Amino acid sequence: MSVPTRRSAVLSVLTLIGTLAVPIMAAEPAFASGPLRTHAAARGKFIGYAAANGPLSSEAAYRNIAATEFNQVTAENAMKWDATEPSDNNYTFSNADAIVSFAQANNQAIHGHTLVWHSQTPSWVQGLGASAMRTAMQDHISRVVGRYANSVATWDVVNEVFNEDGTFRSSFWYNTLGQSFIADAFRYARAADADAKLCINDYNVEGINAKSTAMYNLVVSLRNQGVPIDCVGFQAHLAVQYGFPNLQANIERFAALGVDVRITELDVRIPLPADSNEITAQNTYYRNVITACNNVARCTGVTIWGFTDKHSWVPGTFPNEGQALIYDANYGVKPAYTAVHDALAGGPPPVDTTPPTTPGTLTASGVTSSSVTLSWGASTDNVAVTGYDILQNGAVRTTVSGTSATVSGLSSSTAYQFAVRARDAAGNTSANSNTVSITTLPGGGGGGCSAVATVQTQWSGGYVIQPVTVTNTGTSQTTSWTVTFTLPSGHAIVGSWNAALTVSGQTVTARNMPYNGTLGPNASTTFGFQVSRPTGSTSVPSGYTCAV
Ligand code: G2I
Repeated sequence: MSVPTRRSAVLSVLTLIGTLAVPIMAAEPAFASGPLRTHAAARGKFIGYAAANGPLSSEAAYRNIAATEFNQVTAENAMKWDATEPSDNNYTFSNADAIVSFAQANNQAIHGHTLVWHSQTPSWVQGLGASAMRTAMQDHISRVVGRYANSVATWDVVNEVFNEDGTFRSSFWYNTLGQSFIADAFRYARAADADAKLCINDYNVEGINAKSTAMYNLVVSLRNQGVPIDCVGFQAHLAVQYGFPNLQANIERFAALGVDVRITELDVRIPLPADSNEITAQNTYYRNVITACNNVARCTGVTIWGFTDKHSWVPGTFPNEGQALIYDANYGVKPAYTAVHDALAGGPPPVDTTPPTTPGTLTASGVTSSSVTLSWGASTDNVAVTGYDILQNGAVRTTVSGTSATVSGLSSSTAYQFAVRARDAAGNTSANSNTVSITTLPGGGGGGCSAVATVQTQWSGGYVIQPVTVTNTGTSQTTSWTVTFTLPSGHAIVGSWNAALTVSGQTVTARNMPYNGTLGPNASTTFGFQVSRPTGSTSVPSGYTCAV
């Protein structure tokens, strides 16, 4: 005997009361049914997948899911340079066209990936000189974007131009053309299609960090120059072992610039074999990405990089990791599918609403003119702490996974306040730690100490300088100090104490002794010396400078 489902039970009641059927059916929770695309479209968002030509042409199960569940598509490889122009001016569009046709038949928005990238670009391009390379780039963009001007709505114009520290990647593009290749690529794309939305795309830019901040600054700079850039793409190749980034705050700061944000290549890989905690974390990551995008109007949607574990780039690149997608290798739905579905449909909120505990005491050390090292005690969480936000002057500067970090890129002689807070995979954050205040050292090698000399006594043939007071004017502990000064002509050092003096020409260098090189901030020590001078000379040393 079969047990009636909730829906069939409702239906049998409705049969009795006839005309009320439609209103009561409509009251059923939206997340109970419907493909992903229905719920995304209801929010004005896309939910997309990366299409691979092999299964698209040969596997019915792949085609059915692709057509049913998604309202957006990105060609995983078919629109890249090596696929579209493998040799100079020899264009091959069959795979790209196959994806475009399938998308149009199924009413899916098409995102073009990618025009200018250091990878999957044929060697004939990489070997060109500057002028020929710029021409090749212009020709390629104009031909590819022009061909799809009526079908491709958005483009990744440049892809992965940054290093992790926010400097430009020294790709053949950058090394041959300099930074200007980026602005030029956007201008060429706009010339080829006045309506397409033009994006910059990268990985590890999902949270607020050095790389995403470099991308943010580049967007500001390009827009200030009138370069046509409309959107940014966060690839979002996530991994459960690395923690969940502070995605929504990052989406919000880009949105505030007036650009759209896309999640372009979402997958969440797991070290294999996967355990139940990791699968739960994966579900949470998927849900959190969708929710973050739901919560910001300018986040236009999420593309999953594939959809079945049968066809995923992950195992080929990360040998002991995988199961990164929302369908298993037999096209069965995984819990991650349900997480995406329910987040799109407005289903139950995340179960975990418990924040991590407040981090232990925050301390600062190793202050330089541009950096400081922060350390704190670990937090705990009912599930797991996935990272720590470092707050610089009250705003999140970066998120790290350990319990110490060196914050760099600070200005010299500047006061800063730092605090940290812990976060978990559900996006809960702890209370802030204690705040530490530091002042960076002076820049330009000016040192972090001062020397003040006093003439204690003098006579016609000599004098005693005592004390020379050495003070640590920085905010971190010294391990050594050096005082230099100028000795007048004809004068000779006859003795010294509490420092080791060497003379070269008229320059005297006084170095700390083993016992008085260490000075905490504001601490002082003294040394002294005696000098003989020609009878009649009344001068004394001058120009005391101190360096740590
Ligand atoms: O690496 C993951 C993605 C990172 N962001 C940019 C994306 O374009 C990139 O996608 C991957 C594709 O998923 C892979 O399928 O890009 C790889 C290339 O860098 C793609 O792999 C290549 C293989 O390396 C080639 O051997 C193969 O011929 O796919 C080609 C086509 O199947």
